[in-house]
Amino acid sequence: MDKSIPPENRRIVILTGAGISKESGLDTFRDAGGIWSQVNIEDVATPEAFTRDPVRVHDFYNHRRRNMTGGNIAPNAAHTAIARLEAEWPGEVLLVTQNIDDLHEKGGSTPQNLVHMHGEMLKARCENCGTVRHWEDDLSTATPCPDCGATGLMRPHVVWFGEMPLEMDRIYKALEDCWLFMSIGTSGNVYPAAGFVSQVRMQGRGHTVELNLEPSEGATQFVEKLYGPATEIVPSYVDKLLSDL
Ligand code: BJW
Repeated sequence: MDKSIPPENRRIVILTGAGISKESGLDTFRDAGGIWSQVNIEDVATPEAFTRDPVRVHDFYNHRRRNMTGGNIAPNAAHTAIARLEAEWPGEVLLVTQNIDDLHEKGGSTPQNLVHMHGEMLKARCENCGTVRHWEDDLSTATPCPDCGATGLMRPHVVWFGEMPLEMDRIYKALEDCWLFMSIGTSGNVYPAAGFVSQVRMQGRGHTVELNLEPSEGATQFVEKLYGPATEIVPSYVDKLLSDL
């Protein structure tokens, strides 16, 4: 880490994936028993699947939305440690999550410094008028858009395979001159997020660290690696960053 940079100019970009929410009780995708071992990606997570069988896709997301809003899912020590880092760090912190859950918000992260690049479970979008709304109820093919009234065109506000992730310009700009890039709880299987580490390495200035249960697909690209449960390794890494200031 380049300690010659003044602390207020040390921007941190944090990428999180499903592994950070695992200890809160949410399934990951690619681990044994994960979501993609229970359902086929092609059946639920592509625009083609939604066109072919919207009832199936709605069922899949309604079930996950109800699980999230049911009162049993709470942020864990890794989510709150990230919020603490954001609050106490003298430079900018941009938190980019691939997760569609709201555990970073509930853990205290500031919405203005948080990008949900794969969308949000608690939002729905109308494919007719484009309106995005906070949404906690089930969606169905009979749900009318509260704005334009069109029926059958409300969908989860999530990014499926083949669709463009959200706020990519903002993310790439933040990666350009970041001082530290932290990747937490992601398997490094899905692009463009899996390519962020090489983006930082290409610019040659930012330190890169992976914090995960086990080495990810892109592990060799990280300069520093720490392996263990997120609730243990993230708070201790944050403590170290703050005490080294
Ligand atoms: C723990 C832990 C604990 C467990 N503590 N850790 C060929 C080459 C390159 C790209 C492509 C290609 N063919 C197609 C593509 C593009 C495609 C893609 O990447 N496909 C790959 C499969 C190859 N990507 C896309 O289509 C994306 N769009 C796109 O590329 O647009 C064009 C574009 C190009 C360039 C710039 C900009 C745009 C869209 C991807 C959409 C992904 N959508 C999903 C579903 C979202 C909604 C939902 O939740 O249902 O997003 S798929 C799913 O995977 C979800 C996740 O966000 C995403 C990543 O998963 P994640 O978070 O990494 O979870 P896991 O399960 O894989 O890993 C968990 C990790 O945690 C593991 O490592 C565990 O060990 C660890 N762990 N417990 C710490 N306690």
